[in-house]
Amino acid sequence: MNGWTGHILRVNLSNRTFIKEAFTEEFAQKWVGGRGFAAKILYDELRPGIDPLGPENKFVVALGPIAGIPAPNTGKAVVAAKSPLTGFYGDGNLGTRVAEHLRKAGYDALIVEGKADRPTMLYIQDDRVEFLPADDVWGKGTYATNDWIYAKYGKGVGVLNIGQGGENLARYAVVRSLEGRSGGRPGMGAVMGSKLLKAIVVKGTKPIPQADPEAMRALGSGDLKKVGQLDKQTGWSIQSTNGVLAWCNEVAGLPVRNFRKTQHPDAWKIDGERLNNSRIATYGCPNCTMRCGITIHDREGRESELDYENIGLLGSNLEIFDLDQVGSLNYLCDDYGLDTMSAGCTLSFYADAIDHGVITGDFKFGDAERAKELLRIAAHREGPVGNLLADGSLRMAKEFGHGSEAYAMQVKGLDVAAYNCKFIPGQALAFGVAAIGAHHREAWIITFELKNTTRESYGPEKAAKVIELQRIRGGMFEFLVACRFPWIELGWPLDHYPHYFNTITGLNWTLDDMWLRADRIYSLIKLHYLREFPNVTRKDDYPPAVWFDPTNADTDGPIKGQVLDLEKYDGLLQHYYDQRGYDNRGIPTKATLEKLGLTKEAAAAEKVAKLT
Ligand code: PTT
Ligand code: SF4
Repeated sequence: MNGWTGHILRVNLSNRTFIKEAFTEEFAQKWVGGRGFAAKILYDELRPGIDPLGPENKFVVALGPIAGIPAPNTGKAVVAAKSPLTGFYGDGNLGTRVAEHLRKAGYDALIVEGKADRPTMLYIQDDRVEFLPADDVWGKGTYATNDWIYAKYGKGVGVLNIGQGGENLARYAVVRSLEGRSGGRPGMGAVMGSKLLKAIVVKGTKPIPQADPEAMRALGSGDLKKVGQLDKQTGWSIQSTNGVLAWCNEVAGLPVRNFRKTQHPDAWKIDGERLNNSRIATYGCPNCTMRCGITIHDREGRESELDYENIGLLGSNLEIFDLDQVGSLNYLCDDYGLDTMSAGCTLSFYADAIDHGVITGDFKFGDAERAKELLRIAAHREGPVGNLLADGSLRMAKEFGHGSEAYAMQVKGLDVAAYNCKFIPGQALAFGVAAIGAHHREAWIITFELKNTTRESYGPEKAAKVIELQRIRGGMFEFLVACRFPWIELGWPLDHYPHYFNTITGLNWTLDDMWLRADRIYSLIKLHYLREFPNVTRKDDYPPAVWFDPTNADTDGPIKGQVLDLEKYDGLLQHYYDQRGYDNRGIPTKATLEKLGLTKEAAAAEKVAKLT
């Protein structure tokens, strides 16, 4: 089976067993890899209603046909499980050498089941699997853990690990890899922690089966050079993802003060230019010439890597405009293994709830020192406040009451990315209907929306654009498994990806073949949601209520006095459902499921919920 190794490694931590399982070509072509494999495995193997932090949950690492091969930006892997933050399918995509090593070890995916009886590190080398004690680093941060692993195995191995956040089951703990970054925003690190799994180390030495290895090698190395040259010409790498901050401020789309405001006069202090001026080093994922990771010295003198999302949510949204202090908060999230985005939204919600008088507490917007302490107690679940913070903004809002749920900035439990959509309907829809909760990964429509259509439109063209982007971003890049940045930032043509896919597999797919798989995977994730929440309504696809609240309208800037219109948003949502073939609750109809080849999966869903 060219392009796939044809095998999945299944490991059980409870009884320390492992098995190499073959999958069929039909499975490979139907689900392709990455998010497709993970969504299918978790849908089939998890009983509805299981505790995401119990031994019944499964932690999946999944790769795709082009993951790990020497071609531009392929050093990425998907990590997935039932999410302890959202209660249904969750995943993330992170840069790591595991992409290459797991494939070279002979596997396209790893499924970790059960729970170890002591802190454990899984070591995988080709056909060998070892369950090793990790007591020496249990309780330690991700940097020390990584050093400990590198000291044992050298720097070339693939590593996934967790910090104290994952160990203590903070619901937004991520998986870390120092060869790349962090992934699994909806608590994938907590799922590892619940299994007492501190780290996974992989070393693979076998060739990846390919239809035409020579052609793939030539194509990949030529393209690595081309992408490197394009990158130098665009200058994107000067400010990296944080190039967007000044623009967000200008168009009144920046999160400020728990998304209450959309602009701030001090935003320039943390923008891309300042980040570039403070740069001490540049990092990248494996197989990448674009190297978008910019590090600075934080307030304590440590090296901290900053992206836009981290700066927007730990900086402007908390009204912290000292770049080195934002760097400190980011460093702590990285070391504790907490998602910077949910951490930022959780702290801003906490400050806002205190501000609104619904609870008492000693945290104020702008207080970076207290924010550092709050991250520490959240990662350790220390005391009642730490315990609350570790559960994330939605659960806190449910606990606090008094209407605070309206300004918990989340959808389906996952905190929103750093785009303030008070008056950006298309991006608000993109968050509302994102597959796993409010992640910008699925459809980043904001630039298209503000440059190419009228901002106030709630028309079908915006729903169509969200679907188009979901197919590309949440679909193709997540199942082939490659970083999407060459396409977004350098204008690298999309049809390169079927070209890679066909060269490595020997098949002859077009982009339309990719979109079919993307739609199938989205529908399956929706079925997963339905099975967990049978009383689903279209309100589950609404963005945070505060974006519709006229008393919360921004007083300055280009959107003076404007907020989203609830009725019109609902109309936009209906366009999305109609175009997708979903019913009024946002669930694929039986006809849609049949068209996508999901009749078996539909029957499994019907055991707990009604399809139309
Ligand atoms: C992603 C999310 C992002 S998206 C950022 S910054 W971004 C945050 N980074 C964190 C971090 O760092 N440390 C931390 N403790 N938590 C963090 N949480 C946040 O996680 C790096 C890049 C980025 S930088 C983006 S947009 C793109 N994302 C891709 C994607 O999702 N899929 C894909 N095929 N290609 C992508 N390329 C880009 O990768 P999650 P990463 Mg991450 C310090 O994983 O869960 O999806 O959350 O993967 O390696 O950090 O991505 O302005
Ligand atoms: Fe990693 Fe950035 Fe390169 Fe993408 S562009 S592979 S996120 S370093």
